[in-house]
Amino acid sequence: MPATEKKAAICGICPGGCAVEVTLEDGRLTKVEPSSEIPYGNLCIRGKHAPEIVYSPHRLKNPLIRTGERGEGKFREASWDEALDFTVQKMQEIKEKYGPQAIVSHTGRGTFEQSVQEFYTDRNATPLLAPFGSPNTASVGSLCYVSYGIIAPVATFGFPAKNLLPDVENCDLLVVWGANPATDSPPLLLKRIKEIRKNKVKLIAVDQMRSDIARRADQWVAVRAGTDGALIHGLLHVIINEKLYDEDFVRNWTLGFSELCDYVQKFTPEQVERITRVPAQTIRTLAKEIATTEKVCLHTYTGLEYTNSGVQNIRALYILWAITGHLDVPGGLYITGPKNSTDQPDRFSLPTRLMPIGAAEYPLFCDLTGNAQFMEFPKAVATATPYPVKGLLNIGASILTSYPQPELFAEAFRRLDFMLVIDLFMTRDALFADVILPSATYYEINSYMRYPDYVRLRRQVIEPVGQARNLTLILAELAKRLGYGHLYPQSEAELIEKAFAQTPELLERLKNTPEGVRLQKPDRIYKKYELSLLREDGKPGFPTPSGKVEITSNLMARYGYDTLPVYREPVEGPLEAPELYSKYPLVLNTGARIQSTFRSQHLNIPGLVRLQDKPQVLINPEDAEKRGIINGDRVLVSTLRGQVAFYANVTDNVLPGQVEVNMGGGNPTQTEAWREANVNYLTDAHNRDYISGFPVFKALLCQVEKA
Ligand SMILES: Nc1nc2c(c(=O)[nH]1)N[C@H]1C(S)=C(S)[C@@H](COP(=O)(O)OP(=O)(O)OC[C@H]3O[C@@H](n4cnc5c(=O)[nH]c(N)nc54)[C@H](O)[C@@H]3O)O[C@H]1N2
Ligand SMILES: Nc1nc2c(c(=O)[nH]1)N[C@H]1C(S)=C(S)[C@@H](COP(=O)(O)OP(=O)(O)OC[C@H]3O[C@@H](n4cnc5c(=O)[nH]c(N)nc54)[C@H](O)[C@@H]3O)O[C@H]1N2
Ligand code: SF4
Ligand SMILES: [Mo]
Repeated sequence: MPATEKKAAICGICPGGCAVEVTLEDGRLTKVEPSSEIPYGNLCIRGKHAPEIVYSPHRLKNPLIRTGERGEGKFREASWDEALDFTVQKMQEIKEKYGPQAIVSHTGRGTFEQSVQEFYTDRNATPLLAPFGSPNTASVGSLCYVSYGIIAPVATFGFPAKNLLPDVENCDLLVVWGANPATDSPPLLLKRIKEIRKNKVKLIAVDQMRSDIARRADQWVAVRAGTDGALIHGLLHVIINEKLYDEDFVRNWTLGFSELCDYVQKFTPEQVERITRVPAQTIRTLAKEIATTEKVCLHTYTGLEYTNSGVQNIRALYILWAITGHLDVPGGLYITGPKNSTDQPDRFSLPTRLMPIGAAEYPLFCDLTGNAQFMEFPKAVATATPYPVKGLLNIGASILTSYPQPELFAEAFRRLDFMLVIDLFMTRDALFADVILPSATYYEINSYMRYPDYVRLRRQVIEPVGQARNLTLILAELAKRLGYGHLYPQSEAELIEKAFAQTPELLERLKNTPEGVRLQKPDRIYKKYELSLLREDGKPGFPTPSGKVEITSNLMARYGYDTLPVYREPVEGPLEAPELYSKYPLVLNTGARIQSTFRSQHLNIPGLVRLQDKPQVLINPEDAEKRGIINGDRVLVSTLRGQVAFYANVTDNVLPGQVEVNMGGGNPTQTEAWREANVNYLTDAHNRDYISGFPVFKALLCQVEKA
C-alpha cells in the first residue's frame, strides 16, 4: 500500500497560482483538486492535469550542452557546474569583444513565479543583465499587455491599467470588449460575472467572434477584427452629438474634448457600419446605453492590441468610459491608488548610456517599460543595428511559436555566438541553444504568492524532477558567477526573508499560517481626482502633465505621435488593400485562447490534447460551403507569408468573411498535427502598431482551401 498524503499547495502550471489540495502517493503527486479551505481555489481544466505535466516524459531533466548544429537538436548532458561555467564564459567573451549590450535577455509566460518577478522582471527589480551592463532586457511584453496595460492608460490617465479595477459587483451593465474571461487563469472574473448575472446585471460582449463570454452575454456586438477604433469613434459621434456625455466631468477633467468633437464627426453610424460591419442602429443603441446607464463597467484586454492603431483604439475606449462618467465611480472603472504612478516612470538605473534595441523605432515603448522591443531582435542581429547583438538568454518563452514569421527569429538564433534557454520542456527555441537548463515547477520549490488581498508561503510538495532547479536560484547562481550574486537571494530561505524584509511581522504570521493571510482591503474612495488623491504633488486631478484625462495626449505629442486617438484602418484589410483582398478574401484573426492550452504549452500532454486534438480554423458555414469544406476537413490557410494546414471547424461563431485560427503549434514535443501548425508562419513581422511595435496578429487577410 502506498503512503497517501494530502497537502495544501499552490498550482503554478500557469501564472494563476491557484490554491489547491494535492494528493501524494509515496511522495509522488497523483491528484490536484481545488482547495476547500482557501479562498483562491479555482481550478481550471489545465490545473487538474498538473501531475501529467509535472511528470511528462518530455520534461527537461538535466542541463544540456549542444553538440550538433544549431537547430539540429543534438545535445549532451552536462553537470550544472559545467553548463553554468560555460554560459558565463561565453557571456564574458561576448562582453569583451562587443560590449555588454551585445547580450539580450527575453522572458515569457514561463517566468511568472512571484520571486522571479519581484527580483528580476518587475519595474522595481534589478534585471539580470542590468549589473552586467546591458540595457537589453526584453520580454513577451513586446507583443502582449504593454499596449493595453501601460502605453494607452499612461498616455491617457497617467497610470497603468493595473490601477484600473472593473467594479463588477456594483454595475448595472458590464461590457466585455476584446477579452474572454472564460479563458482567464484562473477564471476568477468569470466567477464574479456568473454571480452578478444571477442579479440580472446586463452583459454585452464586443468581439470579432462569438466567444465563450459572448455566448453567455445578452448581446454580442460582432465587429470586424481590428476596427474597434472606428466603432468607438462611432459611439463617441452619437454620444457627443446627442450631448449624452458627462458635461461636468468633460469640462473639469478632460483635455482636448473639442478636438475630439471635430475628429469624430466623420464617424457617422452609417460610415462606421461600412468599416466595422456593426449595424448603424446597433451603434446608436449601444452608444445611448453606455452613456445613459448609470453604472457601466468595462473589461478589456488583448482583443484590441493587435491592429495598426491598437494603442490609440484602446485609448479611445478608455476615453469613452471617462467622458460618459464611468471612471472612479461605483460600478465603473475604479482607480486604485492613491498616488501610484507618474506619467513617465524613470528608466531603471542603467550602468550604461546605451539605448536598448528598439529604442529608435519604438521610443515610447522602451521609455515606459525600460525594456528592449524584442520585435527588433532579428534586425538587430542581422544588421548590427544599433550595434552588434551576439547573445540571447531566453527564459520561459517559446519565441518561435509566439512571434510572427518564426524563420526570421530562427535565422537570428543561427547567427548568435551564444544562446541559453531555461525551460521545462524542449522547445524549438531550445534546439538552437548552446546551453539548456531545466527549470522546476511550483510543486518542486519553496516560495510565496501574493494576490490582491491575500498572501501565502508556498511549500515544496515533491522532489524536483531530475536535476531541475528553482528558476530564481538558477538566475542567482548565474549572477554569482558573473560577479554580482550579492544583489539576489541565493537560497529559498533567503528568498523568502528578502521578499518580506519590509514586513517582518507579516512573515512571522505567514510562517504560522499555512493557509495564508488575508490582507485588509482598503476602503473605497471614489472620484479621487477631486480629492487630490492621485497626484504626487497633492493637487487635484490626474497624474498626467495637464492634470486632466488627456484626450489629446501630451505624452503622445512628446513622442511625435497623433495626440488624438486617431483610428487607422488595418493596412492588410479589405478597405486598405482591395487588390490583395481579391486574392485573400477572408479577414484573418489568430490566437483567441482555448481552454486546453496556454499559448504553446500543453500540446504534449495527452490528457489535455484530447480536449482538442487538432489545430483549428474556425470558419463560417457560408464561407465553408463556397469552398466545399465540411467540418473536420484538413484545410490550408494561406497569406502573403506562407501556408499552414489546420482543420476546419465550421461554425457560425465566426462572422462570414472572417476566420479565427488557433495559436500555439510549432514545438517539437507536441503531437504531430499541432507541431506542424504554427500560425505565425501566416502573420507578418513587419506589419505593426506604429506606437507599441506589436505585430498585427488579429487583422490580416488570408485564403482557406481544402487540402
Ligand atoms: N499569432 C499569434 N501569436 C501570438 C498571440 C496571438 O494571440 N496570436 N499571443 C501572444 C501573446 S499574448 C503572448 S503572451 C505570447 C506567448 O509567449 P510565450 O511566453 O512564448 O508563451 P508560451 O508558449 O506559454 O511559452 C512559455 C514557455 O515557458 C515554459 N515554462 C513554463 N513554466 C515554466 C517555468 O516554471 N520555468 C521556466 N523556465 N519555463 C517555464 C513553457 O514550457 C514554454 O516553453 O504569444 C504571442 N503570440
Ligand atoms: N487557457 C488559456 N488562458 C490564457 C492564455 C492561454 O493561452 N490559454 N493566454 C494568457 C495570455 S498570454 C494572455 S495575454 C491572456 C489574454 O486574455 P484575453 O485577452 O481575455 O484573451 P482571449 O481569451 O484570447 O480573449 C480575447 C478576445 O478578443 C477577441 N478579439 C480578437 N480580435 C478582436 C478585435 O479586433 N476586436 C474585438 N472587439 N475583439 C477581438 C477574441 O475573439 C477573444 O474572444 O490570457 C491568458 N490566459
Ligand atoms: S489557472 Fe489552472 S493551471 Fe493556472 S494555476 Fe490555476 S489551476 Fe493551475
Ligand atoms: Mo499574453
